Amino acid sequence: MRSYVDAKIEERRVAIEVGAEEAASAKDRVDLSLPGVVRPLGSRHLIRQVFQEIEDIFFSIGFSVVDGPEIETPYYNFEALNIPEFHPVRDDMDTFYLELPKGAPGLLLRTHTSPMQIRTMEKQKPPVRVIVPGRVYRRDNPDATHSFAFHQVEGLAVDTDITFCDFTGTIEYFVKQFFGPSVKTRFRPSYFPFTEPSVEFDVSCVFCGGNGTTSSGTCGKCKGAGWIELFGAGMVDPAVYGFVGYDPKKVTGFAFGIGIDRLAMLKYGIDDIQAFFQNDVRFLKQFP
Ligand code: FA5
Repeated sequence: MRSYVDAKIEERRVAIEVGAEEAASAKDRVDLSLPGVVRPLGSRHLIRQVFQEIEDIFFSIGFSVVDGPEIETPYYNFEALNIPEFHPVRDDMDTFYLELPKGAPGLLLRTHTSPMQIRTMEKQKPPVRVIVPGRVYRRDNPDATHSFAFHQVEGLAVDTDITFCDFTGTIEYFVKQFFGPSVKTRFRPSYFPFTEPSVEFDVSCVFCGGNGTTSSGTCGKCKGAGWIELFGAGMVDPAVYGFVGYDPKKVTGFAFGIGIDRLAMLKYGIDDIQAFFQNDVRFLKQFP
């Protein structure tokens, strides 16, 4: 009887062990036919991608990229750019000033990337050929084309024999590389205190092909004009050279300041600048 019971106990023990082993191996078993876990990959923000595109284009024609401070002094943001106190242009660039202890020298959030023209020329003798991508700030009310923080790329080329033709050629080269060869370009006279002559640069509307109309009527992007304003530019005003110790009789140059958010909106058909700042993943995912 006892051997019978021992045999039954052994039989049961083996059954339990085998069962436990099978259960354990079933738990660890990997089903190779199951789909993997998808881990979402991040990507660079569209504005960073556009910066990179612009840097690559200018890099290919001998420009280098420099970086500058977002907190500036009034001297670099205004005075050295030929914008003295009470100049009406300061109204267009409504400025964020930093709250500082009484008596401390004034500081502000730069309203454009142009202060880097001065900082670059102070550091470097001609020839100069730089672009400056960066963030700038203005007390503008947010709407579809305005933000209080936005992005610009400044360009500056100074040498002993730079002409207006070099300027227009460089700008047209950039625009055709960026938008494609079929885009048309034009210059209109404008005014900036730090360039003379100054121009606004327009491109034919990329939404209606420059016709001013689409199949559904007047083009809403260019409002029927067939042209879209892209940026301000011009030949460096000789007065600016006086602030950096360059001899205006010996050097000439050109400068431009491109609004990157609006440029990206044009190229990628985005109709609200706020989309760049809301960090909505559904928007960001469209530009991997
Ligand atoms: C300037 O800022 C000059 N520094 C440009 C320049 C540089 C002229 C060098 C000559 C030589 P303006 O204020 O027009 O110019 O601004 C340039 C671009 O910034 C505009 O064409 C527009 O695309 C963009 N911009 C201006 N304000 C805003 C804003 N609140 N939100 C988004 N983009 C803006």
